[in-house]
Amino acid sequence: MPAEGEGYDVVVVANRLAVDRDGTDKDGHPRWKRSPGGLVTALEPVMQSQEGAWVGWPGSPGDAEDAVSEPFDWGGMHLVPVSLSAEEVQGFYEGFSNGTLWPLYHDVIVAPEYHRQWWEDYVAVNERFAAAAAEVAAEGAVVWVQDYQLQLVPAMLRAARPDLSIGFFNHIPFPPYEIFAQLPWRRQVLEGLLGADLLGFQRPGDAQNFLRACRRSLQLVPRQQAVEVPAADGGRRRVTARAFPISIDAAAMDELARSPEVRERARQIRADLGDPDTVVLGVDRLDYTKGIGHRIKAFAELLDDGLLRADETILVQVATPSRERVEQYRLLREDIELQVGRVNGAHGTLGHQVVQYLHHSYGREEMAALFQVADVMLVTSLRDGMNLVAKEYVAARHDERGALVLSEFTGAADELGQALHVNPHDIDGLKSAVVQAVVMGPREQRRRMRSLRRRVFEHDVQRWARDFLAALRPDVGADVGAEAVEGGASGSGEHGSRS
Ligand code: GDG
Repeated sequence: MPAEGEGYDVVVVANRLAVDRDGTDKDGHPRWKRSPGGLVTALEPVMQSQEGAWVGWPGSPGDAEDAVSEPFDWGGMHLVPVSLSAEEVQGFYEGFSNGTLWPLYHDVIVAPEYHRQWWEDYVAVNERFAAAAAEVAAEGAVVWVQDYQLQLVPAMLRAARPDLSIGFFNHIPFPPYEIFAQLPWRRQVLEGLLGADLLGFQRPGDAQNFLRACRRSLQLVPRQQAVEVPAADGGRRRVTARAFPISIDAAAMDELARSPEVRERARQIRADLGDPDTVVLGVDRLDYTKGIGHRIKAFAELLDDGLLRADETILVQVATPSRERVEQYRLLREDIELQVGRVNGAHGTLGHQVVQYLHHSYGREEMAALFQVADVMLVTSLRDGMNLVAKEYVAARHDERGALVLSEFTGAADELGQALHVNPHDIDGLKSAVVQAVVMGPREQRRRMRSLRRRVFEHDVQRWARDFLAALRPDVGADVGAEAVEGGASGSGEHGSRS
């Protein structure tokens, strides 16, 4: 614990630091740029106004040549790097986080793998994150832990520092108990999370799943969205589990999309695509949860059936490279690329590919331009905590045009009632929704888009952070509100990206 009067009043603990390495300056010192991520945008103002520290992994193994291990100040924040060895990156991150928890929490779309060595790495790395947070947090500070990679941190932190207010937010779904129960370490994970005072989830159903797991696995009886657990002083402590749906910096996306450069770029992209009647767009990390294969199948069948014409329609699919060292992701890439090749083989012509598949990452401006080119936006996730792309598309459409096809298995579907909702497993239903979106007239597009925009602008990421912190600790939450108003909530932040 820091000496009296020292330490940071607000500490965010996340798998990744708020900054990414941006080479080295002329004196050989590391240079940093802000991470693309809604989380950084949302929390930067509160971190700056409140003596904030951010604990996270800098992104390269601690034994790498250019590894950074000393804390440093950047952009008004104190950044505390947590080092991981190459083996820990493999066991904790690629293994337990992305090979066990990610598929388990997304309805076992692919089979989770359970390896005891991965679990040991997960425990060891969580301990290191907890120790780093315990060291920098001031007496009575607020610590906000982010996401499924760090579920053991709340209890570890509470054991070391019972004076702290601890919050946790789960960015991905929390599965029904019938699925969660597979996890050999289910009790340890629940007990880890119960170290927090407040647990935030994307949907009310996720919070209910968590409370049900506490009842089934730990015999705790949930009452009014909370359970009581033994406290260190011999009394009882309340742990609340509620939905706080995350969002985007809507004003920043709107401003970007209105800029003359982005509008010009959108015109140019459309011309480069050969000025088709209809541009259909998908933007996802290349992940098996996103239903990319389902969407390409539906699109291909519409071409086969003659309901869409290959010379009038283009599907642009941005598939951002992701987790490329994990086997399931390599297999997925092969499948998708095969599928794209088949459709283009069957329906393409010389100089015209009906599916434009882009396995790259793009700048924010390019994304905003693509959103404006898209007459139809396809979000067909098989399971998705929220899906920020759907909200970004809406925020970019200041012209109130375009149609959003949205999977009912996303958190966003709860909020975006005026999208065309689909079950992506139902290929015929998906095809009908795509046709409905393609033929939708401007009046209906406008009516729907107005309602969608109202929702996204009223519930932006600043409000998300404010609501969560106000529920955890009203004194800190109030300050986020003040900052958001003063700062105009229109920072130049990028939107979430997870690799
Ligand atoms: C997890 C949960 C939840 C993608 N490609 C590029 C790029 N992106 C940006 C998108 C968007 C973000 O990445 C992806 O966010 P999503 O929400 O769509 O999905 P996940 O990465 O799976 O995020 C999800 C989220 O956490 C937040 O809680 O919504 O459910 O799975 O912002 O625009 N951005 C840029 N270039 C790219 O190539 N600049």
